[in-house]
Amino acid sequence: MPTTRRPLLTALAALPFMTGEGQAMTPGNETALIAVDVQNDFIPGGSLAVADGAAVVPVINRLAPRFANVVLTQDWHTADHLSFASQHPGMKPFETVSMPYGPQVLWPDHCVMGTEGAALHRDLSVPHAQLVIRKGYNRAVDSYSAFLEADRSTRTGLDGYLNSRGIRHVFIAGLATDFCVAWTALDARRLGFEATVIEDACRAIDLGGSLARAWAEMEAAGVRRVQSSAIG
Ligand code: VGL
Ligand code: ZN
Repeated sequence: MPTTRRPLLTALAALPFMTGEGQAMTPGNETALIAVDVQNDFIPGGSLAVADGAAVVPVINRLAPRFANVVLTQDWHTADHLSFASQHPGMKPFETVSMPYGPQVLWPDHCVMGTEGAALHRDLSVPHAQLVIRKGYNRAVDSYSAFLEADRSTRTGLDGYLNSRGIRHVFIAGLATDFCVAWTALDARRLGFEATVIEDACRAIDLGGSLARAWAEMEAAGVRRVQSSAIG
């Protein structure tokens, strides 16, 4: 199979992420890379550190130039956000409470808007990224997904942005695989996009089996799972 780009419909009908046996794909204009929450608080040294979280940075830096469209996300909470255990007397981080929209894991305070912990990792180098989505800024509603808040109805506008630019397939990288990456991938599918998670460009929190559950849900929803070596 030739490595040249094929017409859009042919590419979608065939194998969207490989151009041939063992050959890496070249992402087309109908694709976007979403780099999720590569923020200091999710990196070792931060308040909600994901094990080995910094390892995603060089992988994303290498992949991003291959994508014409790159979207970054930032978890962006009020200082008194209700996803913080500190707002629930007697509760500790990583315990679960019931919120009007469903169960909510309580987290250490993290990614408070405007703080250094909420800043993108200083080594993340994606100067051509065109959109930054900030999410989770409603005190009473968490937002793991880059598309929909945890009430499952308030949209961030990302689907409209992607649709209006003709983007049909999102590739997702970043932190954390089993929370913000997985919820973003699942919502991408619900909203009609092709979705591929780049596994080695992500790291997980893995709380009580959450990583295995997330992969099972993503697989059932038709989210593809690839390694960064499959991309350009
Ligand atoms: C995240 C927990 C709380 C994430 C954000 O980015 O995966 N996880 N807030
Ligand atoms: Zn958060």
